[in-house]
Amino acid sequence: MMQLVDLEKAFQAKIDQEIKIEPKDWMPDAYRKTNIRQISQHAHSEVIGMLPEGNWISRAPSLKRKAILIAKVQDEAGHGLYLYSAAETLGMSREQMTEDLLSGKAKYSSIFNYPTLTWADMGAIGWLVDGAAILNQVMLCRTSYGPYARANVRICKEESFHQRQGFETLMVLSQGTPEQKAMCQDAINRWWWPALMMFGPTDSESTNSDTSIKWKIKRKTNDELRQQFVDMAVQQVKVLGMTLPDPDLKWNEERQHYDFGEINWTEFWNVVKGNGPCNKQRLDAKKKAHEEGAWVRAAAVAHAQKKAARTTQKVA
Ligand code: FAQ
Repeated sequence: MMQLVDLEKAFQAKIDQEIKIEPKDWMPDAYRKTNIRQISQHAHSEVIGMLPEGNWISRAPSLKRKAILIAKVQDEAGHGLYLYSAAETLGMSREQMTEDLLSGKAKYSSIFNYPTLTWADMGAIGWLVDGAAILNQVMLCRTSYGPYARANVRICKEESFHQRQGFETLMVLSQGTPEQKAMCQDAINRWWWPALMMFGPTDSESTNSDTSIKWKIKRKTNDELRQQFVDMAVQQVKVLGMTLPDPDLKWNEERQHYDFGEINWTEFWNVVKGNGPCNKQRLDAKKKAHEEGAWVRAAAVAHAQKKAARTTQKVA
C-alpha cells in the first residue's frame, strides 16, 4: 500500500506535468477543501451577482436593453449551476452550500454588496465587474481541478459577451446628452475601486495564494491579475472618453505597467465581513427567494421520483 507521503508526491508530480485532477483521483484533504471553498464562493458570487442587475430589469430603457439584461442575468444563474455541480464532485452537497450561504458562513464576492443606483451601473458592471471576472476566469480555465477548469471554459464564452454589452452600454451613454455623460462618469467613479478589490487582498495579505499556486488552482497572484486589469482599463476608458477616478494612475517606464493609488483595504475587509452597503439586503433577498422557491424544489423532486418509478416499472 502506498504511504501518504508517496501519494502526495505522485499528486504533485501530476500537477507539475499539467495532468488534470479528476473527482475520483486521490487528492490531499487540503486540496479538496480549498477547491470546495473557492468553487462554492465563486458559485455564490454568480448567484448573488444576479441581484444588483436584476434590480434594473423592469426599468431598462428599451425592449432591446431589457432582453439583453434578462439574458445576461440568466447566464449568471447558469454559471452558478455549473460551479455548484463542480463543487458537488468534491463531495460537498448543494444543500450544504446553500445553507452556508444563507447563514452567512460562506463568502461571495465583495463587489455585489454595492448598490446599483442608475442605468449606467449596468454598463459599468458589464465593463468593469465582468471584465475583472473574465481575467480571473480565463486563468481558471487552466486550473488543475478538471471539473472546475471545464466549468470556467463555458463561463468565459458567455462572460466575454457580458463585458462587451457593458462597454457598449457605456459607449452609448458617453456619446449622449450632458446628463447621460455625467451618469456614465459617475458609474465608473463608483465601480472602479470596488472592481479592483474583486481580485482579493494584496499578495502579502493573501492567506490562500501560496498553496493555491503550488497546486495550480491559481496560476497568477491577486496583484498580478489586478495589475493586468488596470493596464487594460486605462486604455479602454480612453475609448469611452471618460476618466478613471485615481489621480495616482501613471505609466511607470521601469515596470512597464501603470502605477495606481492605494486601495482602501479597510473598506474591503468591512464589506467581506458583512458590513458593506448592501450585504444585509442581498442575503435577505436570497433567503426570501429560497423560501418562496421551496414548492418548486419539492415539485421537481416529486416529478423526478415519479419518472424514476415509471422507468423501474417498465424495466420490470
Ligand atoms: N470578496 O487568500 P485570498 C463574477 C477572501 S464572479 C470577498 O487571496 P483566494 C461574475 C478569500 O475568500 C466573481 N472575499 O483568497 C459576475 C479569503 O477568505 P477565506 C467572483 C474575498 O481564494 C459578474 C480571504 O479573503 N469570482 O463576478 C475577496 O486565494 C457580473 C483571503 O484572500 C470568483 O470567485 C472578494 N473580492 O483568492 C456575476 C473567482 N477576495 O476563503 C454577476 C474564483 C478575497 O480564506 C454579474 N475565486 N476574499 O475565508 C478566486 O479566484 C479567488 O477565490 C480570489 C481570492 C481571487 C477571489
